[in-house]
Amino acid sequence: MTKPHILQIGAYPDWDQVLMDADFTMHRYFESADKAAFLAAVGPKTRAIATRGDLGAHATLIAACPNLELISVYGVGYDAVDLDACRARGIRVTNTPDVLTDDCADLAVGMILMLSRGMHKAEAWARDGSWVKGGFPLQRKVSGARAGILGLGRIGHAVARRLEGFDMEIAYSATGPKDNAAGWDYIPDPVALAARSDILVVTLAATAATRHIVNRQVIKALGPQGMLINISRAANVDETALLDALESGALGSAALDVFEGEPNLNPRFLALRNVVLQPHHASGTVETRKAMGQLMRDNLTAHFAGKPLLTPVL
Ligand code: 8YV
Repeated sequence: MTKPHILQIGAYPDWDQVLMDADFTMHRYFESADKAAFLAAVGPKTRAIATRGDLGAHATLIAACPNLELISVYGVGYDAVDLDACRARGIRVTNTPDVLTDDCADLAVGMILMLSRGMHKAEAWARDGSWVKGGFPLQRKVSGARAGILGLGRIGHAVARRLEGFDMEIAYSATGPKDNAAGWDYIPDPVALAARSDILVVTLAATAATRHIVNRQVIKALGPQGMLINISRAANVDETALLDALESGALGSAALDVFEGEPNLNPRFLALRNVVLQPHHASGTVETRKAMGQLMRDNLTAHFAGKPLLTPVL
């Protein structure tokens, strides 16, 4: 029996690639020198696209695959997949939620601690001889701070639960009050949420409606002592407004795992001392990436076996 043809948009760890090559006919789009010619040759026989949260599948790619049935995303974020194009043709879409929730929430907490206590600078202070000249400057206490969670989905909820362990006063903004948010204040307006927060954690899924939801007004409300944490998507933050505020001191500091144009950062970030920069690795552990790969492959296998998808988006 012919192994289903799958268009692979980006690289996967070897432990996934070996298994995918065994079960499917994989066409490595990311390795092709002439992508237009590659799509012309492979597109017509492609039944599924295997992509990643950071890469997605744009309309042109989808249009080049007239027999496309499924797009399986290795990642929870499917904002880079053209869902309208999929809806128009009845193309199914899956992602890999839940298996990466803990890692993303864990990294957000680590970023809060690193930023608030200046741990990235303290490491340099201990290593470069500064300590001999004097003690490390005082930083900011984390326990008991006021935390605002922008988006109380799986990851936002996991972050809030972790921050309860630091006795933080927790509030959140979401599309509506949540049943699983006992003891946390619901503040729908992002500006109001930022105004009452010391730390604002951006966890919501990126959509057209959330683009730049963290705008100049939100950043100003968070203020000169405020800390912004973004583990969602760069599109949720007005990056120019953020850089302006970090440079002027209108915003205290920021810890970011996602950036416009990543992996190429705006050089203005590199000149700042009041930021923690992370290379989009919130789900980046062996355990979690293995679970993501398994779930992505299980969705593909289920589809071709005519069985229900495990984690459908569409
Ligand atoms: C990606 C992410 O999956 O889950 C997401 O949406 O942003 C990441 O975990 C990552 O880019 C995988 O390569």
